[in-house]
Amino acid sequence: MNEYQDILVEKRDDRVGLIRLNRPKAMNALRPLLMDELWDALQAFDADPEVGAIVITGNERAFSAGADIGEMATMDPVKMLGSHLSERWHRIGRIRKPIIAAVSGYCLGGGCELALTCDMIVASETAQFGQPEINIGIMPGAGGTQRLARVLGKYLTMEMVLNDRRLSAQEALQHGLANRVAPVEVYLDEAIKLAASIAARAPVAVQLAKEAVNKAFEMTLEEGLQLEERLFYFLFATEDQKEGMRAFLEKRKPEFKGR
Ligand code: DAK
Repeated sequence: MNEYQDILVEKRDDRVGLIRLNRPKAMNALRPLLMDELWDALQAFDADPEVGAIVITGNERAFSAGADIGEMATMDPVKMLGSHLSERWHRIGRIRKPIIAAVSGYCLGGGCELALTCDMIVASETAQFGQPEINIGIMPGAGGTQRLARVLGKYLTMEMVLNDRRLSAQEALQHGLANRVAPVEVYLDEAIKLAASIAARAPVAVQLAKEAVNKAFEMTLEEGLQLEERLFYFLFATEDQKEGMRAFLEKRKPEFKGR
């Protein structure tokens, strides 16, 4: 695995790839270097058959306080366009394996948008979700208005985006923005446990199921049902489908191969 400056990467025995954002002094502000390293590590895990699911985390104080304001302060629209900023962020959506965000402390601006790009969120009791861009004269630009609105609905999203309303971990759980909340001492263990449980399942089915669920937010119901049907049929071409069903009938644990 490559040496990185802004992230720490660990490939675990339980088939979980763990990525820690590692700029603690800057609250894990997401500068371009960090985003490039994150993409590199995500791609490596996505291509690695020994990894079944990925966890992205920060530290107890901050998942991330957003894009690096220092690096953005002097930008103009033309420089922004040339920086391929959107590509740096949106490509994360191309990762096929499930990604779980383990969130503690500040999860703000681009940090919140990064968590929203993940497939599940495990929060510590201290997690705080927000889109405070309005305080510095901008608005969310990496999916915040769209993804939050899809999860929380219009009115709460408006309050968060227009008036820097923050959500506590419990509120996030209540509104469907987190899968579970755990004490700060164990939130990362909980996220890893969840990832390991998913990583033990049939890999191709997991990846196609992730794709189908994510497409629900982009397609009409008719198109989504059609995609689901095709992906469902496709799985009958895998050895894991044969093994899974045979194991059920033989009353034993399946041994999935990812084929
Ligand atoms: N960028 C750079 N540095 C940051 C930072 C950030 N977002 N957040 C915190 N820091 C730095 C602080 O400057 C400080 O550095 P030093 O002064 O020690 O050198 C250090 O982290 C500790 O921060 P504080 O001293 O402020 O600590 P506090 O505990 O008092 O406050 C805080 C923590 C997280 C509440 C506060 O730092 C804060 O409000 N931070 C800014 C939060 C924010 O406004 N976030 C939104 C940023 S804009 C796009 C992609 C992404 C984006 C947009 C478009 N495209 C694809 C088009 C994203 C935009 C954003 O995220």
